[in-house]
Amino acid sequence: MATPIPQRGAHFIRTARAVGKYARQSVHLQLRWNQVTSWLATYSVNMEERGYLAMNIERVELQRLHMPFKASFEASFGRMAKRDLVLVSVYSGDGHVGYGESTSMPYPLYNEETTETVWYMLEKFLIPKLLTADISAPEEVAELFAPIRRNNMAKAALEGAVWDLYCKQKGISLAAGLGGSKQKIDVGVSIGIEPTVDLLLKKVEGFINEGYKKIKVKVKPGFDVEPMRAIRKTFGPDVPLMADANSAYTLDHIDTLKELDEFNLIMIEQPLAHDDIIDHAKLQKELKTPICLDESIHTVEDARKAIELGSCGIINIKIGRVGGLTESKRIHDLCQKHNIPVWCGGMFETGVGRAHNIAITSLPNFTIPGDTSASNRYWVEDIVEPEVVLVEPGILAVPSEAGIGYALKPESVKKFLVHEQSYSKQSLAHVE
Ligand code: OSB
Ligand code: MG
Repeated sequence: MATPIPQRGAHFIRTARAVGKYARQSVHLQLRWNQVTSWLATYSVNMEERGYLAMNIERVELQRLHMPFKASFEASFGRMAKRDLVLVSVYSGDGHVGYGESTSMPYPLYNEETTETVWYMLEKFLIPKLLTADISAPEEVAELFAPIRRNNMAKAALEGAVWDLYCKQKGISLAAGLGGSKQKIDVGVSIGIEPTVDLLLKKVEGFINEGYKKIKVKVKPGFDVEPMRAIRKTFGPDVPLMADANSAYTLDHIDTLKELDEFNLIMIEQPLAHDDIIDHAKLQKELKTPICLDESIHTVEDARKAIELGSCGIINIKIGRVGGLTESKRIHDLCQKHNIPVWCGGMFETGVGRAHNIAITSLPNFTIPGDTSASNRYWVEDIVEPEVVLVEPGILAVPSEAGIGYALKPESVKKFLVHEQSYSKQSLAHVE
């Protein structure tokens, strides 16, 4: 195994040069120049002392996979029968590899991204940025990508792979790397809009029997009060139940939304527009049921504003939607300070994305069971081993092995593979 060559301070030297060039252009700023260089020198020495060594990232591989679901899934934005995802592998010179996955959908119906825009953004902007930087910790990736607007799922796929790689290099679990300490997490399941209420009841029964700790049901106008009433009538008042509207309502539907209050739901998720926090604040004043925001929250700043306005009582954190694990952690910390519980949303992840979800859920303010069900919820065959399984009814274990704690099954990846491409520092010159 090759010994990593730490490129200590190179990043700071480049920053110092850039600052220097700017400073020399101004007499006023020139006075500050000595201060700046001495601060940079001290800072880089501190960085070395604290063990921030370059991660030595050499190569990134993208693989587009098509994975059919066991059964198609309908939400208010449409029906899906398969995942179309980008699997990201980041290789370091010391022989480690980190994995991440894009949670984008084939169509821009949940957010503005698609599998193809994710691939494009990774190839054109994000991978070149990563391969030409001297990253020493995954938080720097979030900073590196910050000037690029949105495209959060593309950013998260690559940042997640770097987090996994970093933790493998340090020999710690991803959960530990993120600061999480739970060893087990309670999980729930998300159920799509079914053709009939009876079929929905059958699904709910199956998942209750598996012990899932939260039953989330997709709703839309015309499929809301009746299915919720039927679930309460059949399974009683104690089933932990919630509804997810994926932005299917407006304030004109306030009477229907108020009717849902009678079912004592844990929350109603994203009832109003995907880009709204104002009307949600108005609605929350009228509802007993807490509103949870999903689509509306892309950053910790969005979360701050929504909390300040009273737009929600709960926030769903999806790593992809918010641009990565670093931003997820920031939102978690902010919510914890404001007594806003969070939970981890799902985007039909493969085992790779599930592993990332499990790791972030090990943080203390993830107090509500998330959408991270077992592999067999959607997959006949997952791409990781072991597969994600319930260790007790409704409970997943947080792996203690280094990184995500699941290995990739290359033969399964090959089965679902449609396209792949590798990028290295040398090959970057050819991508233009
Ligand atoms: O709104 O939570 C959502 C899937 C795709 C897009 C949006 C959502 C969902 C789910 C599925 O609810 C959750 C899962 O089981 O992974
Ligand atoms: Mg949702």
